[in-house]
Amino acid sequence: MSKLERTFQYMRGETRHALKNIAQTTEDLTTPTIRLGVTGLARAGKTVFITSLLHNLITGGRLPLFTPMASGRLARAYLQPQPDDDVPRFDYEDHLEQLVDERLWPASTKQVSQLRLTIEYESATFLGRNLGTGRLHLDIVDYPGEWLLDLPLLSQDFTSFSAAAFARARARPDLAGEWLALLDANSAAIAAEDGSGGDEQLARALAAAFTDYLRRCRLDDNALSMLPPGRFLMPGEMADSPALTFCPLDTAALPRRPAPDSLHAMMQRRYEAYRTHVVKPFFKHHFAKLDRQVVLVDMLQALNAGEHALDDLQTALHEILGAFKPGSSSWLRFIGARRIDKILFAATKADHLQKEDHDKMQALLGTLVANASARASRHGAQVEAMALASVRATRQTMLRHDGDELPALIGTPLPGETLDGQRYDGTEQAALFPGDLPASTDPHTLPAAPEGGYGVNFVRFRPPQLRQTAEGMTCALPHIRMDRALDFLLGDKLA
Ligand SMILES: Nc1nc2c(ncn2[C@@H]2O[C@H](COP(=O)(O)OP(=O)(O)O)[C@@H](O)[C@H]2O)c(=O)[nH]1
Ligand SMILES: [Mg+2]
Repeated sequence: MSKLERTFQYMRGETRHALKNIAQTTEDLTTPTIRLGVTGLARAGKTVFITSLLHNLITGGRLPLFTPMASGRLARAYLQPQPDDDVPRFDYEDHLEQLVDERLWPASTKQVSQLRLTIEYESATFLGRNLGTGRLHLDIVDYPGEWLLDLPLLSQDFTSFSAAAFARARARPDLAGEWLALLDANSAAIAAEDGSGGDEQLARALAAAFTDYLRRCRLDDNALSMLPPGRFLMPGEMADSPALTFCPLDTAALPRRPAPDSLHAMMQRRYEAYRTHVVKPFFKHHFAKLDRQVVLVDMLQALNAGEHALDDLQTALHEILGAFKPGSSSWLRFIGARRIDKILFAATKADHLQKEDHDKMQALLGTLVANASARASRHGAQVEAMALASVRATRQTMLRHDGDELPALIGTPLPGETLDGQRYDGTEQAALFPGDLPASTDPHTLPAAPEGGYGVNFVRFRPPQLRQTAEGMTCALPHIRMDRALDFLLGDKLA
């Protein structure tokens, strides 16, 4: 074990010890709590974002634009026991160990998870200061963005769900063809009223073909179109459950009241089970309790995927925002959902771009959510768009290229990444010219994307080697603009 590794291990041991002591302090119930949802599609960067946010708050990272920190009013931040026993805990220690000790990105997670951080601060106001140290519980809830797509299902029965799904599928025979053909080939069994079609084999085959179609929508260049049911692509703990073994049917061609043993009846039953046992509990127990929300967006992926991907991303963001619009679903109103008063859209992984392009990416995201945020602000919610990197894996430098000085990024490519024909093993550093983002901030006036997207040079880097202070302390995870994000999300609650 190297000296550095020992230092890390020592330090982590210390943190664990401190955590234990703090966990034993008694809990007072009057401390205000703010529940922050962190969402985004798979691989958008939720786990890395939350880990870096916690690490920077707990260890007092470089956060010059986070007002309470900059003005020296942040006393300390520490983890608390998980408040809800029935929700998995966000595994902060494991994720941090991966990032810092092994310099690997944390393993992907497919579940909802939660963690409580308590922040102690000195109030900025005279009155607040005289009330003593302020305390705020920050409950962070990490959940897959895919699950938000299910909100419309709350008000759709099987027939209207099927009608909507068929309208979309018929418009894309290139993606939905195999599923539609399988339905056609089995139309007699599907329509059979004697129970001969209601067998599990057929249900599974149809559900699998439908899931394939949804997956193709995701992987296609028209990448980000987001179609329900959300758990088909992100099943969480539900994988292979019968509640996920259904698909829409062409109900216009079927009797209004399905015979009890028919495939039609089976699909309808399972759809209802999905709504009751999967969709409603998620919205009721997690979503409805959120106060604020971060939506992470992988803009680089969309820029690289080319022309339609930005359009699709815009549609997807619009749909996501629909879920946050107060009163958007009478069912949410019925269960007394809180009003979300701040929503941050954050384009992640900005460390793959040169500094000059961070503002461009931010402006582009701002345009994508402009309509939706105008609507949200009419309902009293504040919406902001930012470009950030939760963990900065690169540093910027200038390199000579064909007689010009050009901005370049230096980092350690992940093992197996190739750049200019060279394959990297995860130990060497490499410099690359990231390419320029298009100057326009309006996706509709962007120049046509060349084959392979806008040419953002995208190599995956390892997480950075953390620096040590002169006293031998390990610095917090480096980031780009996390402090601005924190100021928007929490600044007013720590005033
Ligand atoms: N360079 C860089 N890569 C990131 C950053 N955040 C996420 N990533 C990459 O994106 C992947 C997915 O991130 P993760 O947080 O697991 O996504 P999740 O599925 O939304 O939780 C990681 O494995 C990293 O490769 C970042 O701030 N900088
Ligand atoms: Mg995750």
